[in-house]
Amino acid sequence: MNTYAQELRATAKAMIAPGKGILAMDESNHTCHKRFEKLGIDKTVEQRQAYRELLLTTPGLNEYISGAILYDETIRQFTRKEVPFTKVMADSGILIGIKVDTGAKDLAGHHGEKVTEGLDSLRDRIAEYYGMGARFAKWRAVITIGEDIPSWACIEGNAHALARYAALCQEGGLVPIVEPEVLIDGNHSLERCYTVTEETLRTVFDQLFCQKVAFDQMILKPSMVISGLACPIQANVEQVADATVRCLLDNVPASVAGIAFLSGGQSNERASEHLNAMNVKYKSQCPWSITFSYARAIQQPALEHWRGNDANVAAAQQLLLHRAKCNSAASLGQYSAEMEKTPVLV
Ligand code: 5MM
Repeated sequence: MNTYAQELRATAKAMIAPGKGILAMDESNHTCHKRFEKLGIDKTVEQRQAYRELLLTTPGLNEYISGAILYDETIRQFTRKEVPFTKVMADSGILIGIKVDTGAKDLAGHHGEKVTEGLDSLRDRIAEYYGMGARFAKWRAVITIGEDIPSWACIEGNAHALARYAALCQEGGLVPIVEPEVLIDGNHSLERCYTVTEETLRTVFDQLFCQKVAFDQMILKPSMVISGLACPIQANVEQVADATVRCLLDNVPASVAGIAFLSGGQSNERASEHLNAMNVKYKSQCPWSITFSYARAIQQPALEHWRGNDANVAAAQQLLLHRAKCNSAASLGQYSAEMEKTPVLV
């Protein structure tokens, strides 16, 4: 048995503690700069540091957030008062997570499809991150729906890499977040998304089993079963909740420690509504807790308000806290539109 098994189970349990979710703030510099550029924020290391400091020093964040996923640059950074970010997190009881993939790259011979890379020297990187205080990790695979895609090569290749990553994480003491994201981009229907998500999940769990990954020591971070953004018929909240939970119940082993969804480009409110609907209707039927691991749907209002200006930090932190609180409520099935009317002091 893995020497870390007990610790991994305890970490996974803490990650999906009732009313808590995970803050994904692991944007690579490329993605971070895309978000900054839209708002006229300087694309510099100083602004990336300032923004991540804003997020991590938000007062009260630990009430709703169990852990935060960092990028390699971020885990090495300090606040302006020279406190390591890792200490800020440890002091507030927020678990340190780290993105260990090195990005989704074009899949050779498969136009329009991606495969996520990052297995090279991963064992050594995991040991370093564990030494820095990290207790969980994340790897995101991207599955695109389009004409004649996804291919089997894309699903199988990504699933294999996810499983190899997860096994290495557990060997090194990090709880793996396994993130197979079926992209929302495209004009596909809810039904098509269901079929692709099902095939993806089945393949991922086959590969995880093959690589001897312990399901009770991992977190699944799936996308929801949802209509493509450009689909003329958009499924409603209840249809998304029904299809998503049915797909999970059919394809995810009951022993998985927990489910923490990505938001995938949904609006802030929709991401909360969907999570809430799943918990209201299906909490008692699901063997796992269902919570959030959002990036855009939790950070966006704070980023838009901050815009790189120190004077906006406190107000931006309130906006972050508000979304964290809404999603925490949704993870308990207690979110309502009323919560959005509560004035957020900015
Ligand atoms: C923070 O965004 C992550 C992707 O970063 P890179 O593409 O720059 O590597 C991403 O994995 C994120 O954690 C998840 O997709 C969830 O984010 P959303 O915005 O979909 O909730």
